[in-house]
Formats: sequence, structure tokens, C-alpha cells
Amino acid sequence: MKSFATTTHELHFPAGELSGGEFVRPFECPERWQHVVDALAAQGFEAPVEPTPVPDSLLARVHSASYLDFLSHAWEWWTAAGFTAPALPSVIPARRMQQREPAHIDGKLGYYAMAIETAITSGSWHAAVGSASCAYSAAAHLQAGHSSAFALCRPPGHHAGIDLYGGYCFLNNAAVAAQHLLDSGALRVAVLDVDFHHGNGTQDIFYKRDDVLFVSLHGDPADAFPHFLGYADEQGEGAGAGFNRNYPLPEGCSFEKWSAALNDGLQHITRYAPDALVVSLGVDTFEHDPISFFKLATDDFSRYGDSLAKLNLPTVFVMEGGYAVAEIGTNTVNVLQGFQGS
Ligand code: 5XA
Ligand code: ZN
Repeated sequence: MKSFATTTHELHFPAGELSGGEFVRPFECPERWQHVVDALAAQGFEAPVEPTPVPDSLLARVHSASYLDFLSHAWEWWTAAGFTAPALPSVIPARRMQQREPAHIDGKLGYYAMAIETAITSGSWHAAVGSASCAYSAAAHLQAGHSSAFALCRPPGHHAGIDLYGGYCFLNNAAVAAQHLLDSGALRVAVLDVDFHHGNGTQDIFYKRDDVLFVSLHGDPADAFPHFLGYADEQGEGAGAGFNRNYPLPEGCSFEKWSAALNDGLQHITRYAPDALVVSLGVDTFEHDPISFFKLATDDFSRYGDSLAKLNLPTVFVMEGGYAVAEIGTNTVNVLQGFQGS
């Protein structure tokens, strides 16, 4: 399986993240990327290659023009306003407030944020574009006739909505891959999100569409980030009605319980008969992940990789979360290995 990765990810690494009321070193850190590269080599995968830059026109198919304008200029506007620290919002448009984009960057940050832990720095936009380029190149690799590819995306993407950033995400890499597959001939694409957190951004982007089926297994939003989306009764809207399926799962969820939900999701995907599959591959379902609460063990990642292969679909894996840094590489590559070995 070919992998796509770029060192531009290093351009995004804010000094802190707001977590538990404190500024802490971000869980989403650059070493995550290196551990996955090292594990790919250790398990005999070929070295990742540099991606082709994602076309602006493709980004504009999944995000709004005003959001892309904001994201690409946020740091410039923030520093022009006299700020020097990483950019964080201070006010958000809560209930009964205007949903109107302010002129000042302080207001714009709150307007476009879906969570406030994620700081924007001088390199965030370039790192996000590099990450989306990996997803684009992996999808293009499939269109060239290959059966699978892995996009080692950093920063991750699945919380980024049509016009929302947060949860460490800026551009929705999985949506970029799915949209590129559709634009180059696929009639239907399934996105399976196995990250511990609900992929609210991916759901947002495809919620009213029937050409993408979104299936997500995640911590129950009553108890887990992103808290405000990811319930089972969110099933799509308009043309998209029936094409969104959420599996909120409880604290302490075992692999047995998790894989029962996975199998149900896989049957749903089979009935949809997509031309390709995009897997939002977060390994924060791991039992020792510091910010999650499922109980998957290292070997379980190989086991479910094997289950994914049984769909027998051209498949793009897109890296999302996973914060047990020492194990992120093995757990991620175990999924790919399990998939390939099947
Ligand atoms: O998949 N999403 C994540 O891993 C990010 C969670 C951010 C929590 N503040
Ligand atoms: Zn996650």
C-alpha cells in the first residue's frame, strides 16, 4: 500500500492547547507523525511519498469560500490586529446571538470555531493544505487503478465542517478524498469514521447528500467531544435522509461491543454498494489513549483492518486522531497490515 505524507505538518504546532481549564502541551503533536512513519518502515511498508498539491477548486467543493478566505488569512489578520500569541477565539455566537461574520479577527475566530482548544499559528494554513494534499493524492492514487492508499494527514480533519474549524482540524481531509473520488468518476462513496470522536465535520459536509454515506462509531456525545453532534437520530436530511449513520458507544466500550457496531456499519455500507471507501482512521479508540475512553488493544487494530478488507472496495485510509504517542504508529499500521493481509 502506498502512503502519502509531507513534512509541512511541522509548520503547525501551537505552544498550548486549552484542556481541562489549563494550557497544556497539545496532545496533537508532531511526534505522532514520525511514529507512524517509523512504524510503516518497521512493518515493511514502502516509505511515504510527497503528495501533489490539492487544487483550490477541490477545497472549494467541501468548504465555503468565506471559510477558506478566513482560514488562509487568519494569522495575517490576527498579527495585523497587534496580537503575537497563537490565535484563539474569545467569544462565540451562542444561542439567540447573531450568526453574522464580524469584521474583526477576534470575532471571526469565534464565528468559525466549533471548539476553542485549537490555536491557529503562522504555519497552520500551510500545514492544513499539506495534510489535505495527502488525502487528495491518496484518492488520486485509487483513481489511477490502485486498490488502496494511506494518507498520513496531520493536522487531522474530521471535525472541520463546511465553515467550521476546531478539535485540531482545519480542512476536512476525508471529505477532500471522498469528493475527489466522486469528481473523478465514482457514483457513490462511503466514509467510515472509526476515530474515537464523532466526525461532526464530515457529517456536516455530506448531511444533505445521497452520493456519500457517512458511518461513524464514536464515544457517546453526551459524554465525549464534540458533545453537540453524533447522536443516533441524526440520519441525514433532504436528499441525504438515510445516508448518515451514527453509533454512539459508552464509556469503557470493549472491542467485542465496538466490533458489533462496526459489523452493523459494514453491512450498511455493503447495502449502499459504494464504488469506494474512505476510512477516517483515528486510533484514539486505544485502551491507553489519554483523552478517550474505549478499550481497544493493539491486536484489535489488526483484527478490524481485516474486517474492512472484506468489503472488497478500493479504500483510502485518512489519518485522524490518536494520542498515545508511543503506540500510535503500531496501532495505525496494524490496521493497514490487517487490511492488506486479508
Ligand atoms: O478526533 N478528534 C480528536 O481526536 C480531537 C479531540 C479534541 C478534544 N478537545
Ligand atoms: Zn479523535
